[in-house]
Amino acid sequence: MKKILSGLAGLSVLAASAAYALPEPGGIDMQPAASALAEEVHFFHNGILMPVMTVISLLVLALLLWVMVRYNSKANPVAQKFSHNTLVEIIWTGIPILILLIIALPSFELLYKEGVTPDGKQVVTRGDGQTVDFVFANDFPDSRMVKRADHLQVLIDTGAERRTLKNRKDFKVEGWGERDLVVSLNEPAPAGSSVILRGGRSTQNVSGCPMSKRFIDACEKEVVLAPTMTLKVSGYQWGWTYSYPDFGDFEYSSNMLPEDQTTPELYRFAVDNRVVIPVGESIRVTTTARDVIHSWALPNFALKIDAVPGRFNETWFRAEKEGVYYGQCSEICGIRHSFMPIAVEVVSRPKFEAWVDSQRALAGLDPMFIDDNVKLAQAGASAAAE
Ligand SMILES: [Cu+2]
Repeated sequence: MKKILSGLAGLSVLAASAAYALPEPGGIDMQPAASALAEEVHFFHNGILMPVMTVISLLVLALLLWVMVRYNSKANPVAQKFSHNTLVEIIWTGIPILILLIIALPSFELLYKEGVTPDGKQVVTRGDGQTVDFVFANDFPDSRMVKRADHLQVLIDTGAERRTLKNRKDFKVEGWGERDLVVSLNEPAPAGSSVILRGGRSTQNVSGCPMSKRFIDACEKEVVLAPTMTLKVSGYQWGWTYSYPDFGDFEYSSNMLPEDQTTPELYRFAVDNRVVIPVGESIRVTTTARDVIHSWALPNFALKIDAVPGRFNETWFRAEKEGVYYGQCSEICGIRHSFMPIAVEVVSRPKFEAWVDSQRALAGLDPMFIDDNVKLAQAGASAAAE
């Protein structure tokens, strides 16, 4: 069932004091990264591209100054007559090719990570103080099978703490690339703890890994789990429609708040109805458009994807921190292009579920997440009211 809900229908769950991620006036750096993948994108820009660009610019400047000083007509009255130098030409062709290759490799890796939706899964088993062998069903398609140590993570959660075990030191794995992977812990998992096996081909550096470690590729890697939900985004002149197919396909439109309904700081970012998503979970985003090409972009997640009429584009992101994040349509789409902001509110799982149920209620659907006691109490209340 689909129903367009618009207006100020109580869609925002966070209080006004929530942390906002906004661009700073006069700022020259990237907006802070709010996902592990955005950190990788920022490292690519700040750690690889900027140094390369700076060195090239300084080298060209130095060469220009040298030529201007050393070979002007006063300092060098008799000009040389040669026109070729094979060695110099090989050098100035070869070095740029090398530089482009050095830039291309990490950028292809990033494009792959942003473009391929992760399909990782996790299996949770209770430890009983004796069992050491745990099985992970490697039932991915052949090209996505778990085959290497960095495709599998083993964690022990005792309730009080969560620890990531180290391959070979804490556990051994048999059957890489086969249908059943057997993980043998060196010590049995403590009784009552949870043994979490996470497997998949999509991996990323854990959030917060320092730049120095990124240079030598020494960051701890994590398996990224498959999306827990899909967000359908549809652009139109001049706003966005969002729908949640996994939760009853309720749908609403999101439009910029007029100047007198928001603060000067938030004007052109604030919207009537925000996107709401849970923190720490992969979100699949599909985009399309109703009229012309728009682009759904969120700088904090290094995310930008075109919304094209008649086409579905797909990407994904995972927010690490709760808060409200802003973006704008990033494909010039007409006269009010700069008045179709994007606002995404990242909340905890319980708040997200409560929000989903409130949206389902607006769409005339039964709640999905409300717990049985509340249901019983409500059933009792409505029976009493009849
Ligand atoms: Cu647009």
